[in-house]
Order: sequence, then structure tokens, then C-alpha cells
Amino acid sequence: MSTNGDVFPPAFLWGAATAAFQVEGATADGGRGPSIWDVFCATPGKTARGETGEIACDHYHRFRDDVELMRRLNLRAYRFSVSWPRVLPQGRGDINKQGLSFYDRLVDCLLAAGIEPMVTLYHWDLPAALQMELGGWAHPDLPLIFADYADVLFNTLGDRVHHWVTLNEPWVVVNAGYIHGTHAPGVKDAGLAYRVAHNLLRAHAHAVARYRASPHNRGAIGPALNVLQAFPASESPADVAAAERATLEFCGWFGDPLYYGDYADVLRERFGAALPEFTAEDARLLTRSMDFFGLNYYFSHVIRHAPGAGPLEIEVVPQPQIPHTTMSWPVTPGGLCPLLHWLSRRYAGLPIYITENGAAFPDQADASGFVNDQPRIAYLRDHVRAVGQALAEGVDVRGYFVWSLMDNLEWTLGFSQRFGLVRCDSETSQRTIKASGHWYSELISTGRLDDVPNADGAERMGVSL
Ligand code: GCO
Repeated sequence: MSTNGDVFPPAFLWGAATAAFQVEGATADGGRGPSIWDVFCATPGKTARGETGEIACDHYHRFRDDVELMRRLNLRAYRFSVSWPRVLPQGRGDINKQGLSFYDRLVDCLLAAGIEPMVTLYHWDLPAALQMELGGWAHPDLPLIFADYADVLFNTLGDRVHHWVTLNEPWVVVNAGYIHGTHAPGVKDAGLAYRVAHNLLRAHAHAVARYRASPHNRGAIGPALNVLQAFPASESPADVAAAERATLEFCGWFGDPLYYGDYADVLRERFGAALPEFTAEDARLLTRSMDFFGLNYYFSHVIRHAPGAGPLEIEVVPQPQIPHTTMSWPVTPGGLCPLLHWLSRRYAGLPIYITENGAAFPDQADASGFVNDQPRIAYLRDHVRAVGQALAEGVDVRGYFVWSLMDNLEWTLGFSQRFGLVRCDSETSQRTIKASGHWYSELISTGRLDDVPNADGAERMGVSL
């Protein structure tokens, strides 16, 4: 293998990712029940321009065309999430056969196109019934209810799906959903947030135990966790320790329990009694409950020690000289390789998948709908190069998924943030492969970063679907 990180192994899993609520639409079709995100979007003032998931990218109706697009992009894998209330409209009890069959057909369609499915069980769209009847993730029974739901999917898709993601970014669920109240269910209660985090972790552990006990246990199961690389603002021991705490806010809270069976010590010290204890049984189920570490990487930060700033006493030092995306996130490919090394040391022996990486830029479509998104190509190229470097240095990275296959509903920000390799017209849902999509398909077909041209207008390989 090349040591400059530009050449990838043939089995490397190149993919793209989406989430059910962000792309499916059809929120009232085929017997689907409402999710907490439907309720949240319907509440005035919660989302930009009042946008909702009712249509999103209309993927529910267009999935065959979308798989054809993925085939044209040369994707080896597609990470999508299952809408829990589409399968179990009340969150538990009766199965909605029509909803389940959507995923069954999607998986068959993917496999027929030679694309490996990676299925996320929870990407934030909790059935509204579970929120209303039980108070959602704050309820101690939710982990078992989640495991029952997971079991329905293992039994239905487990013969064909070999990559499972339990939870997507529980840190965001907790922070945006329960501390800041900016995401569904819109709660602002920091005390409750620790219990919600605890139950999410227990839910992961129970679902993994079910998977491992199921006759379909032929694949790998793990979480998708957002983590940032924190660079200390100075060499002072206080800043170095603060930077380590910043990474542990993600990994010590959500990664360590799934590997070591408990939260990181520094979080126990800092969060104090608010951090619940795992029972011995919980700890047993949690320990080594990930077969891989799914990393969602978007950016890194420079961190300094900030006495009195929250329990972790950390503060981000803004870097205005660095380019930022339209999400106001700094473009920091330099954080990815050190972070991959850090993860491979902390979770020794676990393969890593980059389950999400990508960027929103101010795309401009031409009259045909084509977007010549050179900034996105540069972003992806630099991050893929960092992955290649880590691989060449011995980190066991098995795959990379671009967020996202297509422009979609960016939660409360609606359609304003465009992350796709494929443009999705928010009025007509028409799809057009962007320059970045053409670039990515070239990369996948050659497996060599150094061979791939930038796919500007002249190099377009196709037209819109
Ligand atoms: C997230 C998600 C995606 C987002 C993406 C861009 O983790 O936040 O997995 O749903 O759309 O990260 O913000």
C-alpha cells in the first residue's frame, strides 16, 4: 500500500449516508405513525421557514431511481436509517407490514445493484406515541422497547444486512434534544439529559445483545458517534488537559461505556452525581458491545481551559482564518488522522468506519440543475486523504460514507443546508449529480485519490435523473 495515503484497499467500503426523516417524506403514507420530529416540525417557529419532513426528498416513492443513482455513483455501500414509526406506528406492539416491506424492498433493490446496505436503527425519529405515553428516552423501559423494535429488523433484514448501526449521534440527541431544546422533543432539562444519555446507551447494549443472540448474527453492529479532535490552544498542561476533556465529552460519555462498560473517570468527577450508575447487568451488556466504531466526523476545534465554563471548564477558541461551511463549521481535515489514531488506541482492536463526513456549501445550480461544487470536492478530497494516511499508518479503517447522498432536510435548518453529492431540487425533488458526485464515483472506481480529476462541467458523465 502507498504510504502517502492515496491508494485504498479493494475491499474498502465506499458509501454515502442518509437518514429516514431527512429523505423519505411520505410521513402519512403506508400506515406510518408520527414521530417526535413530525410533531416538532408542526410546532410554529421550530424549523426554518416552517419546513417539515412531509415530502423531504420523496425517497419513499423514488427509492428505485435513487438506487439507480447510487449505482451510477459506483457506491459500494449505502447507509440509511429505518423510521421506527413506519415499522411500529405506536413504537411497540403491532407491526405495520407495509412499512416494513419498504425496507425489505429497498434492501433487495440495493443488493441487486451490488450495493451493501448499512442500516441505522435510530436516527432521531422516535415514535411520537412513546414520547407522549412514556416520556420517551427518559423512561427506563425504552431500552427494552428499542431492543424489541431492533429484533423486528434483525428478523426481517438480518439474512441480507451485515452492517448495523444502533444509534446515530446520541450526544446530539441529548444536547440538542434535552439540554438546548433545539431538536425534538425540545426539552431543556440538563438533569434529565444525563438519564436520557444513560438510557440510550442501555438501548444500544440491549439491541446488541439481541443481535448477538439472533440466528442472523452474521454481521457487525456498532454505534455512529460524533467526535471532534480537540487541539489544545497552548502547550500549557491546563490547555492540554482541557482538550482531552473536550474529546472525552463525546467519547468518555458515549464511546467508553460501549467498550469499557462505564463512563470515563473524568466525566464522573466533572458531572458528579448527575451521571447515573450502571447496574452490574448493564455494565456486562455494555462492555465490548461494539463490533466497530462508527465515526461521524465534521470538524475539529482548538480548545482552551476556561475556569468556571460548565462542568468541563472548556472553551472553543474561534479560528476565523480557517474557511467555514454554511453550517459555520470550520474546515479542519487535519484533525481526522490524529483522531483516528486516538480512537484506535483507546478502543484497541476495533475497526473504524467513517459513518459520516461531508460539508454544506453555498451551491449554485446552472440552468440544467448541475452544481459545480469544487469546494465540496476539495473538502472530501482532503478528508479522504487523511483517512488514507491513517490507513497507511496502520489504523484499521474499513470504510467511508459521505454525508450525504443527496441534499435533504437538515433538521431545524430545513433545506437551506446542502450536503449532497446529488442535488435534490427542494421544489420538484428532481435529482442531478453534482461535480462532487462524479468525482466520488471516479475515486471509487480507481481506489486512487491521485488519479481523480476534479470533475468540473467538462467532465460530467451524465445528466439529471
Ligand atoms: C447528524 C446527522 C445528520 C446531519 C449531518 C449534518 O449527525 O447531525 O447524522 O443527520 O444531517 O450531520 O449536520
